[in-house]
This record gives sequence, C-alpha cells and structure tokens, in this order.
Amino acid sequence: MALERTLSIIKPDAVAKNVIGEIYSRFEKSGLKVVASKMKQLSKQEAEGFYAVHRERPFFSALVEFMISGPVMIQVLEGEGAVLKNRDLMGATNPKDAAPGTIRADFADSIDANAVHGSDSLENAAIEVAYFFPATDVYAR
Ligand code: RTP
Ligand code: MG
Repeated sequence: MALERTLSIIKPDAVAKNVIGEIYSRFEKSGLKVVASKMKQLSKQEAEGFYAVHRERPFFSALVEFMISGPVMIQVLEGEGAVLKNRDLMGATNPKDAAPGTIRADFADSIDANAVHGSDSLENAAIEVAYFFPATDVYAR
C-alpha cells in the first residue's frame, strides 16, 4: 500500500458535541497522522464549492446549510492507504447503517448531521486538500 493523504472534516454537529479530541484519537490509533489542521466557519460559497459534485442532488441545499451552521475542523490525514482507512474509521453515510465502533455509529445523529467528511478517492483527496490548504501548510512528518 502507498503513503496517501486524505481530507477529513469534523462537521458542525461533532464540533458542537466537543468530540474533536476523541475523533483525532481514532485517527492516531489507526496510524494516520494529522499533517495539516484548522478550525473554520465556512462561508456559503466555500461549502457550495466544496460539495459542487452534489449540486444537482435533492439534499444539496440542506447539506450546505448544515455545513455552515457552525465551525468545522478541517484536517489532512497521512498514512498507508489513508483514503480507505479514513472511510473505514468513519463508517457508512447514514449512521443507522454504520458498523459499531465507527465514528458515525458513535457520534452521528442522522444522515445530515453525520459527524465527519472524508475524501472518497485518491483523486478527490488531492482536489479537496488543495481546496483548503496551500501546499506550504501541509507538513511532512
Ligand atoms: P461526505 O462526503 O460528507 O464524507 O459523506 P459521504 O461521502 O459518506 O456521502 P456523500 O454521498 O458524498 O454525501 C455527502 C453528504 O450529503 C448528505 N447526504 N444526504 N438525504 C440523503 O439522501 C443524503 N445523502 C447524502 C450526507 O450528510 C453526506 O455526508
Ligand atoms: Mg462524499
């Protein structure tokens, strides 16, 4: 497996629940390293741009409104197979379907307020990392 980087966002619901540290702990215990990090209140324009692939979906406006409802914690995770490893830690999109012990099973309330975002492919990971972090703000560790 190759060393990869992926973009992770702790969504407003999980930030409000004060579980940033618990989620970071799961990243670290799985061998993923945080190589960039910032808390940010997204503007509507930033959230719409980030989720542009979903623009035509019926849930798009609800998704954007939710993502701007409070600050989010954005991080780049690095490790062997980081993209899939993070998706495994997250669990299924709908917490009702998420495996026990996953972040969404433990911290998410609904398919809308589902605690975390993670890039779904290596290609999208590169695009999403660049969307939020200039290359100089991502640290080799
Ligand atoms: P994310 O992009 O946030 O990591 O989530 P994901 O890959 O697991 O799911 P995706 O299909 O990319 O959808 C993005 C977010 O939109 C909301 N969603 N709602 N009501 C619905 O049917 C529905 N489907 C998706 C979820 O909050 C999901 O995280
Ligand atoms: Mg997605």
